[in-house]
Amino acid sequence: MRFVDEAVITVEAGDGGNGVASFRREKFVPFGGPDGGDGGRGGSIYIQADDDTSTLVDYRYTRKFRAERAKNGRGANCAGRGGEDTVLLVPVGTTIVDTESGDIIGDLVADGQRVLVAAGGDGGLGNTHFKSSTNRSPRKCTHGAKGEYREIRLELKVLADVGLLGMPNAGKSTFIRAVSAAKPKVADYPFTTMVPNLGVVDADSHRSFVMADIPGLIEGASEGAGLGIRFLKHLARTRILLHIVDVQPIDGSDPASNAKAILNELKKFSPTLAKLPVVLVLNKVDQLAEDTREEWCNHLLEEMQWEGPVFKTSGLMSEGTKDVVYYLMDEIEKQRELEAEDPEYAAQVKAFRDQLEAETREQTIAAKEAYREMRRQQRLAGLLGDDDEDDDGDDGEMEVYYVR
Ligand SMILES: Nc1nc2c(ncn2[C@@H]2O[C@H](COP(=O)(O)OP(=O)(O)OP(=O)(O)O)[C@@H](O)[C@H]2O)c(=O)[nH]1
Ligand SMILES: [Mg+2]
Repeated sequence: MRFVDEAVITVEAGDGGNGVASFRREKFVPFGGPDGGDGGRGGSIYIQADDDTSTLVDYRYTRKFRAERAKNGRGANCAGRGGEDTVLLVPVGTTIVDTESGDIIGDLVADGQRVLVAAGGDGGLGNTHFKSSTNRSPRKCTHGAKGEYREIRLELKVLADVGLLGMPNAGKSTFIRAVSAAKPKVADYPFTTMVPNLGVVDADSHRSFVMADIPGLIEGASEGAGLGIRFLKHLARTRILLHIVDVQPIDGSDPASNAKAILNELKKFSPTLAKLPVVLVLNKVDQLAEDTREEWCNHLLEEMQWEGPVFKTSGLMSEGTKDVVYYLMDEIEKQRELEAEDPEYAAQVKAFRDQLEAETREQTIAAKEAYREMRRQQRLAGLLGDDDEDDDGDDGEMEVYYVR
């Protein structure tokens, strides 16, 4: 299934109806007095999270939304009918940002939660409101107010518990294939994965979590090298990072310095993101002779001065991968339980995530701009073919595998 994670739309609420000036005219009632009704309230626009909506793709096609204008008031003190509200459904996990101010209007995290994004205009007042002791037949009435208008950006983050991190070719996609139903492309060249993938990982029958496979990182990524860091924002809502290291890269590079370079790029991108727990996976151990395996791995760990959790796997042979899955599942469950039971811990986690969100959003916007500028320069220099013209640095579309 295609998955779109960002859309910019405009929302325009309905204008309020006008108030009217009218006078009661009835047989046998001379000087009946003012009876002009108020205008109705214009329709508002809400955005609501909905479990049955899984993508923002619709908002790529229809980008303008208007709510209904209200009716004007009428004589005989009849108020105008209000405009119908418009409710736009988005997937749970959508963040709504005002594009002009950059402010977050809302963060929809539960089914049914809604926020007002454009308020309908108030109705104008009919002339009955302007009656006074000195003016018994006022002709004054007011216009309805304009409905609110704004441009907003909808952002849907991939909601994964675990994010895969690593150099191109480290075996990230092979790993996610081994532990889930996700079937991203695997090949022996760098940057096979160009867009993120999600896979649902089953630990056992009732326990599962979501893993995200993102494009590989290389040294200098934070300055735009390779595919840059614009995909790292997808790691912002994960709980744990799984760092996949190829123990014997085909290009002859040193695994320990590769691993250190990745952690370095992560820190440069977001110091907060770098504080997430990292689990190290020494991958492709099937390539090492069995009798030297242990020694080589220990040597790498020493070089890296690694003290965190570590696993040795072969994604290709599905060797050792199940242990990683159980470990991750236990850690995720521990975190989920703590969050549910300990409000103080939950508050800390929330503060941490808010900071992470803010940091990654800023970085991603900057990275996209840098990327577009680079493409512009390349285009000017005649380095890009026609096929490349359309890439605006947007990583809107990605594959998501929810199948188990
Ligand atoms: N021998 C061996 N080869 C592996 C293993 N895992 C992956 N490979 C091979 O390594 C190459 C790269 O694997 P991918 O899974 O595409 O690597 P990736 O990290 O997703 O790479 P990018 O998408 O380019 O970032 C492929 O040729 C795989 O077959 C493993 O455990 N053992
Ligand atoms: Mg890949």
